[in-house]
Amino acid sequence: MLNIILFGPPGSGKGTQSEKLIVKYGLKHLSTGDLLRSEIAAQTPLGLEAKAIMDKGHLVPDEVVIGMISSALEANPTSSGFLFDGFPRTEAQSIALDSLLELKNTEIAAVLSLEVGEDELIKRLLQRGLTSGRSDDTNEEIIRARIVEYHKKTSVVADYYSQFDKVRNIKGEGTVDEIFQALCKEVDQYTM
Ligand code: B4P
Repeated sequence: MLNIILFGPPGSGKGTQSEKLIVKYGLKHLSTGDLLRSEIAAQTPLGLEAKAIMDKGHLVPDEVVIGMISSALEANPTSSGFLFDGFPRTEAQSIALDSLLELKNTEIAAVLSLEVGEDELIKRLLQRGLTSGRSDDTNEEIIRARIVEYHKKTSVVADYYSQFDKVRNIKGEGTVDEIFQALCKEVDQYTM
C-alpha cells in the first residue's frame, strides 16, 4: 500500500494536485474538507455543526474528522493506497491516523508539504471565492483566520512527521503542471 499526506496551508494547492495524483497513482482520495462539505450539502446535524465552525475559519473538532476518516478507511478495504488531503491538521489527528493505519498493517510513506507565500494564498482563495460558492473563501478576514489557525495548530503536523524523516518540502508556486511534476518526482521514489 502507498499512503501519502498532501500537506500545506489553505490554498496551497492540495485539492488541485490531489485530483491529478490520484489518477496517476490509483490512490483513493480522502479529503476531510470535501467530506465536511458533503455533510453540509446533505444538511446533516454534523454538517450544520461543521458549517458554523468552518465559516469562522476555525478547525472542526478532532473527534469529528477522525471519525470520518476512520469510516472512510473501513469503507475502502481493498484500496491500494490513500492520498490524505487536508488531514491530519493537528498532532492529535496525526497520532490517530498512524494508529488507524497500523491496524491495517500499513503506514504513511511521505508527507509532501507545499510551500506557498501568504500573499499568494490569499490571492488564490479570494479568486476561488468568486466562483466556488464557499463562504470561507469570500472574506479576507476569514481567510486570514484560516492561515492563523494553520500556523497555530496545523504546522506542528510537519514537526510530528519530521521526527520520522517523512516530510518533503515542495515549492508550491509556479504552474499547476510544474508543481505536479515536482510531486511526482517524490512519489515515484516510493513506487519503483
Ligand atoms: P479544505 O477543504 O482542506 O481546503 P483548503 O485548505 O481551503 O484548500 P486547498 O489547499 O485544498 O485548496 P487548493 O489549494 O487546491 O479545508 C476547508 C475547511 O474545512 C478548513 O478551514 C476547516 O475548517 C475544515 N477542515 C478540513 N479538514 C479538517 C481537519 N482535518 N480538521 C479540522 N478541520 C478541517 O485551491 C485553492 C485555489 O488555488 C484554487 O482556486 C486553485 O485553482 C488555485 N490554485 C491551485 N494551484 C495553483 C497554482 N499553482 N497557481 C495558481 N492558482 C492555483
